[in-house]
Order: sequence, then structure tokens, then C-alpha cells
Amino acid sequence: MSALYHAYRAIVVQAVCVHTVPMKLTPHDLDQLRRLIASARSITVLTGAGVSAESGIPTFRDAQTGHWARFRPEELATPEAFRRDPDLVWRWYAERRRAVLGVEPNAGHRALARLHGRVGRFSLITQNVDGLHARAGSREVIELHGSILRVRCFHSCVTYTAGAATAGTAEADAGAVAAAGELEASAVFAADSPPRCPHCGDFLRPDVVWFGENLPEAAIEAAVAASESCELFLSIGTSTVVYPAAMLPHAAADAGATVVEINPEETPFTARAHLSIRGTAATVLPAVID
Ligand code: BJW
Ligand code: ZN
Repeated sequence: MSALYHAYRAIVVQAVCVHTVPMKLTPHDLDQLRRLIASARSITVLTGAGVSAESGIPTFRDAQTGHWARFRPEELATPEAFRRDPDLVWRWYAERRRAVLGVEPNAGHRALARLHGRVGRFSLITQNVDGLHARAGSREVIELHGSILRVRCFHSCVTYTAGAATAGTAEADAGAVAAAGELEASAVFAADSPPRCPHCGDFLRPDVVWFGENLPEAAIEAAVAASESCELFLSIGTSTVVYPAAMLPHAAADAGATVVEINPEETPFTARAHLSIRGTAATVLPAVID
């Protein structure tokens, strides 16, 4: 990972220069993307929070509402924030988990699930932790930042999945019979404060990747391989400011892929995209995939 990390630091420096690009979504852009999709033998897609925005899930950098408006998400999504105030961070995730379970995948998620079966080789990489791609029918989603639907011990002794009946160890996940001292998954998710691990006594925490933490090695390796070996790369609904995920569109372009960005706003990657489509995921994706 360290060579990879140095590579992405170098890319951050390049990416700060943003050029002016056309501001409107045009039928010509959509036709171009339709043709690219139809002719590509391999497609890799990277999604970010914007893909879930039209399901009603606020993006990471949107203004937070209510009680949470007082806190910056960047300051809650760190191991230090959790250690400083475990109840606060636990409650933030509990509320976001409830929100995610209360919404449905949108037309953008569903269009990507349909695209999978139509391309020779297809990879879907997501930074989202909301599980909405899987609920829309996508298979083998590469989750770079984990899942809000799982909770684990800081030392990975145990993992609990929302909706699973019993506790599970890291080796034998949900479905195993809860041994003496194990916690019921439903009790873990209903708790107002983070419960303690029944094995080591440290806190349970959301199974997501916080700032300063390494991404799951298998996920980032699969994501880099899929980015460097595709003909067409779609970067959808991501601000491309959080690394190492943000290096993936650059890695694809460096390896010769055509890279298309779909986002209503300009991003640090826009200047490098071969085609930048200024529209929302739930409008553009069904229009170009169906
Ligand atoms: C629409 C739309 C619609 C709206 N349709 N679009 C300096 C240089 C390089 C790197 C670093 C650095 N300083 C620190 C770092 C490392 C750090 C980093 O990148 N920081 C940056 C902020 C600079 N990265 C890390 O720490 C990562 N780990 C790591 O590097 O390990 C190695 C290491 C270890 C120790 C020391 C140093 C290095 C870990 C990153 C983990 C990110 N985790 C989060 C939280 C996950 C859990 C949770 O959800 O709570 O992941 S942060 C947050 O950002 C979340 C997201 O997945 C991620 C990306 O955000 P995303 O998806 O792009 O969302 P937004 O909100 O930013 O953008 C939404 C976009 O959608 C916008 O563009 C809208 O316009 C658009 N949109 N509606 C389409 N309808
Ligand atoms: Zn433990």
C-alpha cells in the first residue's frame, strides 16, 4: 500500500487545478455516453454519495440538518472522535443507519444493476456505506469504505450485521448460534451507547473506514485492478476529494481508459475527464443505460 499511497499524494497535488467546462447537460453528451457504453467490452464504475442523494440520503459534504448541523461529518468520522465521545459518534451512525434502512434505491442504483449483465466485464466500486447498490440488485460490489449496516469490535473479534438474528465472530458471521456471553445483534443495534466486545472488552464500532484508517486491502486491490484494466470508467456522484478512492479515475485514465464523470457540479477531476456530464445519477443513468 505504501507505493500506492505515495502515488495518490502526488495526484492530489495535480488535481487542485480546476479548468472551466461546459455547465449544461446536452442531448449530445447523452448520445456520446450511450455510444461509449454500447461499445465498451469492460466498464468500471466508481460511485459516491451523490448516487444515493436522490434516495434521500444527504451527501457527505451537504449541510447536515437538525442536531447534527452543529457537527462537521469530517470531524465525526475519525477514530479520535469516537475515542473522545463514543456515545456521540455511535448515535450519529445509529441515526444514519435508520435513515438508510428507511429509504429505497433510486433509478440510478437500479440502472447500474441492469448494466452489469450487459457488459463483458463489469466492476462496481462504491465509497458508499449504505448498501443501496446491493438492495438494487448489484452483485459483487467492491465496498471501499465498509458498511454502516455492520458493527465490529475495534480489534475485529466480532462482527454484527443489522437484521441478522444472532452475533457472529469474524470467522463465522451471522447465523452462528450466540455463545454464552455473546450479544444479540438486535440488542447491539438498539443500544444507545456502544456496547463492549464480549471477547476483549473494547468498544464495538461501525464497520466503516474512518479518516486515517487503511481501506480493506482486498477491496482497494480489486478496485485498482478493475480501474487499470477497463475500457470505460464512470465516476459518478463523487467529489473526488477523499483518497485513495479519488485516485481511481486517474489510474484508469493513466492506463488508457475513457473516463466519464457524471455529477451536477464540477470536481477536481473534471478537467481530466474525457466527458463530463452535468446531471444527476438518477436522471442520466436510466437515460443512457435503457
Ligand atoms: C450528485 C448528486 C446527484 C450531489 N447525482 N451526483 C492529503 C493528501 C492526500 C491524502 C490525505 C491528505 N490528508 C489526509 C489524507 C488521507 C485521507 C484523505 O483523503 N483526506 C482528504 C479529505 C484530503 N484519506 C484517508 O484517511 C483514507 N485512508 C488512508 O488514506 O489510509 C492511508 C493512511 C493512513 C494513515 C495516514 C495517512 C494515510 C480513509 C478515507 C476514509 C473516508 N471515509 C468516509 C467516511 C465513511 C464512513 C461514513 O460514511 O461515515 O467516507 S469520509 C466520506 O468521504 C465517506 C465517503 O465515502 C467519502 C467520499 O465522499 P463522496 O462520496 O465523494 O461524497 P461527497 O459528499 O464528498 O460528494 C458528493 C458528490 O455528489 C458531490 O460532488 C456532489 O456534487 C455530487 N452529487 N447530488 C450525482 N443527484
Ligand atoms: Zn474485541
